[in-house]
Amino acid sequence: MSASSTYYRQPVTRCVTVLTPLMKHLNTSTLALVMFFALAFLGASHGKDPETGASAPPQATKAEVVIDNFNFSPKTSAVPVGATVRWINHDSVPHLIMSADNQFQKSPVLKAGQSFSLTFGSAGSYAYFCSIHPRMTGQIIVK
Ligand SMILES: [Cu+2]
Repeated sequence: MSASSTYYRQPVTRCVTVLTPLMKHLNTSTLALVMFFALAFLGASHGKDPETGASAPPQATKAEVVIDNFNFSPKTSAVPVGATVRWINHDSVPHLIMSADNQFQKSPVLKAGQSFSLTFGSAGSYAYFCSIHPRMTGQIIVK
């Protein structure tokens, strides 16, 4: 019994003898400094994309509208201010994005597979349609 207890006590004693001189040198301000750097390091590495190293956006700033079968999908997109909306034509015929009330520059003619991107810098409701097929309508709500 006594032999086994001595055996288990030994590593604990060794650990304390190593830590005690260290603890004497560490005062509160040193600890605070160490904590500061540890937190700064954690803060810097947190929230970064592991692939690119760029900061992760706080919210989705990109949206996509697919043009297919003479329809915009989704028909209405809600995006935050500053978001970029990309229309991509999956139809075999050309389409053209045009603001219903002239709030933004119209796109060039989008042939099959082509896309058009627009960044919305201010809040509002942006109705649009296809100038080639005016029955095709959609809306971007920026808030
Ligand atoms: Cu069209």
